[in-house]
Amino acid sequence: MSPPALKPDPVRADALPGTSRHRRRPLASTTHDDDEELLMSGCLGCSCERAAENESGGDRVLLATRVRHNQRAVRDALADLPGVSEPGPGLIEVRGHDPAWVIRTARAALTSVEADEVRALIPAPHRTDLIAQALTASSLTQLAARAEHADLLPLFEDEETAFHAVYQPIVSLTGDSPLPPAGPGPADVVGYEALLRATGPNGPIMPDQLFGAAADAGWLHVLDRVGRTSALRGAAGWLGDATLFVNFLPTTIYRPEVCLATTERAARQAGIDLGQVVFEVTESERVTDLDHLSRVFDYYRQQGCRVALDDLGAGYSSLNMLVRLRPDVVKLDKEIVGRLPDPSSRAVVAAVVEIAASYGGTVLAECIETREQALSARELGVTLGQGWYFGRPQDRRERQDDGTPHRARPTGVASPREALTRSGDDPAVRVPAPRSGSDREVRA
Ligand SMILES: [Ca+2]
Repeated sequence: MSPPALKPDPVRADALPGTSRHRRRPLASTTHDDDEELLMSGCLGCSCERAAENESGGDRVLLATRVRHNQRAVRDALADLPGVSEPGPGLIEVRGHDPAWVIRTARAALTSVEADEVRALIPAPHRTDLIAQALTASSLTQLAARAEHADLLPLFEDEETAFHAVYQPIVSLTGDSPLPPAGPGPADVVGYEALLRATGPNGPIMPDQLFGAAADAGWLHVLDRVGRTSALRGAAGWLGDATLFVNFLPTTIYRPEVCLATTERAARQAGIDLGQVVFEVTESERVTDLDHLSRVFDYYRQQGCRVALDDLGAGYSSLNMLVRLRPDVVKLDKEIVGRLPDPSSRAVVAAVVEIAASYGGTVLAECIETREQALSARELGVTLGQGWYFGRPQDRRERQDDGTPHRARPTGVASPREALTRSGDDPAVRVPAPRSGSDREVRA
C-alpha cells in the first residue's frame, strides 16, 4: 500500500469534533455544580459533551495499538514526516501537524478492522488528566469519522433550530368503522410516531446520512437524546390525548434514571403526560443484553410510560425478546407486513398476535402501503396500523404556523389510552385470537 501524500490538509485542527470551537462547556473548566448540572441534564453520555472526549486545541496526536503490523503501517504512512516518534511499544506520537490530517492519513493506511483496533487521542494541552483521556480514547475509525463529519457538529449547538420531529399517524384497525381510505384524513388516528429530521445550512439532511454519520462518529448517544427531546417538544400544543411513540436506542442508555432525565424534563416542559408516551426500541435485532433492556423497560414503566419493540421479525431472537420483555406494543417488521397476505407472512403475524394476546400486548403493523395489507393485518388480529396507506409523516410545525387546527378524534373511536391499554379489555380494541376466514368483517 503506498503511503498517502504527506501534504498537510487544509482542514484545521479545530474542525475536529470536540475541539473548543464546538464545545459549549469545556470539561476541564466545569465546576462541581456544572458537573451536577450535566449529570442532571442527562449525563455526559447523553449530551454534546460526549463528543468532546477527544477535545483538542493542541497539535499532538497519540496512536496506540496492540497489533504490530498496525503500528508498522501507520509509521510507514507517516515515515517522512518530522515530529513522528515511537516513544514505546505500540505507541506512535506525532507533534507539530494538523491533527485532522494526521488522523486521516493514519486511517487511510489501515483497513477498517485495523482502524477499529487503533486508539487515537489528541491530548488537550490545558488538561492534566492524560491517563483518563488515554483510557477513554476513541478508535481511529471514530476519530476519522468525526473529522469527516465535523460539518454536522454545529447542528448540536442550536438543537432546537437544527432538529425537529415529524409525526406519522397511527390508526386503530378495530371497531365498526371501515378502514380509512388511502391518503390524508384517516378517521381513527390514535397516535403518532415521531421521526427525527435535521436541517443544515444547505437544507434538509437525509435521515440515513445523519444516523449513518452519527453511528460512525460515535454520536448516536447525542442524536438519540436529541430525537427523544425533539419528539416531545414538537408535540406540545397539538397532541391532545393521542399517544406519542418515541424511538430510542437502548444501547445509548447507560443508566436509565440518569440518562433519561432530559427526556422526562422535555415531557414536562411540553405538558405531555408520560402516560401518553410509548418508547419504542429501534433496531431491536441488535440488542444483545436483554437484562439491560428489561431494566430500561422497567424504568419507563415506573414513570408511567409504555414500551414497544420495533421491527419485530420472524427470527427466534425476536420471538424470544417478545416472550422475555412482554412489551406493551409490538411493532411488526416492515418486511413481514410488506409480504401480507402471503401465507408465510400471515403465519408469522398470527404467531406474534397470539403471544402478545397472552399477556395483553397490542400489535401494530408498520409500513402498511395497501388496503390489502391493512385488511389482512386486521383479519389476523392486529389492532393498530401505520404506514403511507394511512398517512405520511407530517411536519406539525407548519400546521401550527398556518393555524390549521388539529382534527379531533371522531366519536366512536377508542381513545389512545383505551386503544393501547395494557389490560386490552376494551371491546373495541380487544386483541382477538388469530383466525382464518374471509375479510367480510373488515370490508368497507
Ligand atoms: Ca420506530
